[in-house]
Amino acid sequence: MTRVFSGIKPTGHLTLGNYLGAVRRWAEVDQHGTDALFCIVDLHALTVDHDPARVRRLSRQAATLLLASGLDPELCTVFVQSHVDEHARLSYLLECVASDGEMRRMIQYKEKAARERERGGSVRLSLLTYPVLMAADILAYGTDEVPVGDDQTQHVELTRDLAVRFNQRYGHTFVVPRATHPKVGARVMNLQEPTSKMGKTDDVGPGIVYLLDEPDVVRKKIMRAVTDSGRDVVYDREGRPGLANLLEILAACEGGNPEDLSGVYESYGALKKDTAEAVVELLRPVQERHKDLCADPAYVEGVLRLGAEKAREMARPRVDAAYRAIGLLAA
Ligand code: AQP
Repeated sequence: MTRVFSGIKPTGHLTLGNYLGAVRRWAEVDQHGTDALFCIVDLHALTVDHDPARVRRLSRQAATLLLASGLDPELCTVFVQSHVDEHARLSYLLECVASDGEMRRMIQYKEKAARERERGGSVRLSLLTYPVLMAADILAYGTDEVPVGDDQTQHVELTRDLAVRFNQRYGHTFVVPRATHPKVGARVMNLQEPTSKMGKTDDVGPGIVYLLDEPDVVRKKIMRAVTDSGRDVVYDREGRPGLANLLEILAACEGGNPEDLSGVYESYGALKKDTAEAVVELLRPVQERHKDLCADPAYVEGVLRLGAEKAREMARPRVDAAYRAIGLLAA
């Protein structure tokens, strides 16, 4: 059975980008007919300036939202990364096969390090090594497929490189995984800065649709989305990024292609109105289930406890094998 692994960082409130790029597909496709694990990767949230109470709150909220989005604990394993020691154990071994040069080439590292410096903060060493921990998250489970948005492609490539290198040096230990992406929605852009990804830690709040935004807030953000001074509503990702982003969001909500929407609308206003309504309808059931689940925190905690137990059992044999392969004495 195909082993699937993916994760989400509790660094901020989940966005429409997280949902269209990853979570919706986890629920609709990836958890069915596979052996899938979905993880709240809380250790990754410590790589930038963080408030401990907020990380705890966001971890609980992310878990609740994953379940509200349709992840079914009967079909897949949902758990919190820090509850399973094997991730950190394996990360150290992989640091011993990775080089600092390849870490410094990671685009997300360069962007986030620059942002930390602009804010006057220092760059945590864990921000540099974060892709290695992500590789450990994936490789510990013998993962075949990693369903992610476009922004994670480079990290999955690194994971593949580390798996191959480890296997060549120390004997076959890891499955070499591959990234999978949704056809539409793999890179949802900020509504106010359509050349930047819609990220949950962005400074440009009005350009981000959060999964828990009230319908009127969603409408307002989409109606105020930056477009351009043209008149015709055609799909051109390079030339007209704001318009293309709206067409992609609408197409992703409706399960179609943005190209097919080219020429369908006579005005930006009509496109924005339909996009806003499509997003409101997309989020409505998630928000309703989220409300129900918030009334039953013990259920969510139980899912995470059981998930961690299952994940630990799955990861331990491979991580132990890696310890032996690399030259450490069995305990
Ligand atoms: N805008 C996006 N469009 C499509 N997919 C996206 N993903 C994230 N943003 C978009 C996908 O969601 C999954 C979980 O993302 P994450 O928690 O690893 O990262 P993030 O939301 O990008 O949050 P960060 O890194 O803490 O901060 P920012 O927001 O500053 O980048 C992944 O599969 C990701 O591809």
